[in-house]
Amino acid sequence: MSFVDLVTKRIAIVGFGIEGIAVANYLISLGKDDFAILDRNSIQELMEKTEEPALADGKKFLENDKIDKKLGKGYLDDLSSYEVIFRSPGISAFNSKLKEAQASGVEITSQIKMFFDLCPSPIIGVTGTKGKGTTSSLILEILKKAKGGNVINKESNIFVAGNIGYPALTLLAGLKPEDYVILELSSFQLMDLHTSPHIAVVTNLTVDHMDYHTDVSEYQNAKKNIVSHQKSSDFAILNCDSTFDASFVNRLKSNVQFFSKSVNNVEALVSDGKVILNPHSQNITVCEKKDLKLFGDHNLENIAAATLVADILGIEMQTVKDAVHEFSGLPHRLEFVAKINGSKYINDSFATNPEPTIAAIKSFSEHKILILGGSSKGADFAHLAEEISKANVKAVVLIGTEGDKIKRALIDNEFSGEVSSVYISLDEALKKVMEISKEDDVVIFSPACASFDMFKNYK
Ligand code: UMA
Repeated sequence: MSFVDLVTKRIAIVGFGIEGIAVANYLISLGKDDFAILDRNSIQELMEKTEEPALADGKKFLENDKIDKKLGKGYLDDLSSYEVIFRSPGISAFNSKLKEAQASGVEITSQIKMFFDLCPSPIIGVTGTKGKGTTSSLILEILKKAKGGNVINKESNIFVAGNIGYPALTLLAGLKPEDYVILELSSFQLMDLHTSPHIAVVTNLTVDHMDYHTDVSEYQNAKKNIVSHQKSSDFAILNCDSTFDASFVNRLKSNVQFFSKSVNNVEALVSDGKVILNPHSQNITVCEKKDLKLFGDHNLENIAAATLVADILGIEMQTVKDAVHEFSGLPHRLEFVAKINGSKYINDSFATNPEPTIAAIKSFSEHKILILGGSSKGADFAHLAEEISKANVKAVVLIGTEGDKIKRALIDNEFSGEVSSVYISLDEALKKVMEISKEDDVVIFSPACASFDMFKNYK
């Protein structure tokens, strides 16, 4: 749908979060200010959310009486009165009310679909159950490093957007054909996509979001859209160990390249702590785990995938190697901070729920000291405490208002390591850590809680 068509339509934005706000701004930029905002939250709840920096821009629309709003219970009751609906990723494309509206002729689109229709630059899409954010960010760093080289000219801009937290539509106005857009794509965004990116990466495919998708096959079918609509001039980079079945791969029109840690006959092999490009021809060692700033074996596969993107684009391997060695991951996510008295200090403050904290614990084989706690998001810490008790965690240092609740969960799980008292400042907690840490320990600040009792945000 072109934007000329769009401005004449009756439009509703369903879900007024980061993507909904991006759509609202986009419509305003087209001179369209008579759309409706539909959300399960009340106006008060949405106004409160605009305290979050990523949602602050929504305030002007909520305060604007000219914009129609259907909020709270029954917000999806009258969808057939619109001609175009922008679905936010948090609402499934298979939602019965959306399906009914679609059957009655309403066009259901989304900000990501709109972006794919209008983007003038090549898109590199990255999905996967795990590692899509890190892989997208590494591709960004490689392409930025390649600027002014044999492939990417000095004037090109390289962007990363999508599920990583930045809505792609916001980039649209400034994009040129020689720019590159790397999109992290979730199953929620992919599930009704009718276009696939020029280069598509699937880091891996297991099971996730079963509270959202009806079953595993719905989830995996959503992910398939990243390659399903590719043309013969496009490229698919798949994990040979865990992506799609052979019959599906055989149906793809695009050029498929594989990376693997178990199958030798692939374009990028992860073996003995190394990433090797074209093991049977060029046999180029891209990196060795021991030389990297990035932690976790799984990241070698992410590097392999990013290397194949660079190779397809024709970027010199030395540039790739340099970028890979300099890359220390996403800020605040398992980020190496310093080595002090022989202990590694890791900042994982992005982990504001128990799940990413559990993943952080599993990323290190060394003896661990955890700093946990902060303000409440109503989380249950039983599973976290169970995982801590199973792993080689020698001490847990607690902070913030949730500290006591975590302590009780650890006691209930008979955690045998040391549990500190609850500190009300991170400085005090760190003093305790310095007292008890020994050479070769890993100290992980992965709070499993929000930060608002002590800080403005997780950063
Ligand atoms: N809403 C409804 N009804 C629903 C569900 C949500 O009205 O059934 C409303 C909520 O009340 C809220 C709004 O929709 O006001 C939120 O919209 P949203 O949940 O679609 O989220 P956005 O704020 O638009 O953020 C989305 C992605 N969120 C989800 O996929 C749930 C963000 O990914 C993404 O960064 C952002 O767009 C930019 O593209 C977050 C995420 O958790 C980080 N993603 C999942 C993941 O990574 O595992 C897939």
